[in-house]
Amino acid sequence: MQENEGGSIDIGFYFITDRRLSVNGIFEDVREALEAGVKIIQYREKQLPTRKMYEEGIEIGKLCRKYGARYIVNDRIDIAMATDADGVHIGQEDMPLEIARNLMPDAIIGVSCSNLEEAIKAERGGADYLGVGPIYRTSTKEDAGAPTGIEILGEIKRNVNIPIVAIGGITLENVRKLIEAGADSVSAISAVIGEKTGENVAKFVKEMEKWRMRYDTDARCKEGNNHG
Ligand code: TZP
Ligand code: MG
Repeated sequence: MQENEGGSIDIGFYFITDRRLSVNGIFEDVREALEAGVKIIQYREKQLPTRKMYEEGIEIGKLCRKYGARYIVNDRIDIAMATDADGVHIGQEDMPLEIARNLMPDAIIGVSCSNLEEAIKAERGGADYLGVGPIYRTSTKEDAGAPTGIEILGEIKRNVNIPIVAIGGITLENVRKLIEAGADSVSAISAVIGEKTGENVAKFVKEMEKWRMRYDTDARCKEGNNHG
């Protein structure tokens, strides 16, 4: 991941593991995503015993390092620290951001938000990027809550400076709309993980690059910003 001119991280397509949807196993999914050019991998596991998570995290970290990609752990700061992760992703009901920051001072910390207030609070609290959603209806995350719709992306974009990763029900067909609306990056789970994870990811990587070049989201959103 590179530093942008403004000092923030350039995320690209954000890949998240899902063993329930996986056909070839999460390591193979991660490897294929990395081959497809993904620069950030989130290890997301809701039910595995800690020991197993630790062991898997070590392997995913190794794979990411081999490809020069960032390895992020969802929810579990203990696993992130123990497996020497580059970062951790936390939701509104996980470890408070302030505590996470104290525990991992130099890590990349992402925070899930579903409204402007949460987004502003996360930025002020030192988050490095935001996961915003669920934009659309999703059945991948049981407690995802009601869809936010795409307007939230522009609203947050106009008021925060850290990168926005749109998530929830995203398919290849709506990548353009999301980038146009203010997303810097997108993440998709069910639309990519399966028999052909690598091929699916490659399509997202290409589609995102295409529209990110076309839309300078920062410039466009600031034009419509009357709040300074
Ligand atoms: N956070 C908000 S929605 C979601 C997560 C992890 C699930 C996204 O999965 P899908 O299959 O891309 O809708
Ligand atoms: Mg969480």
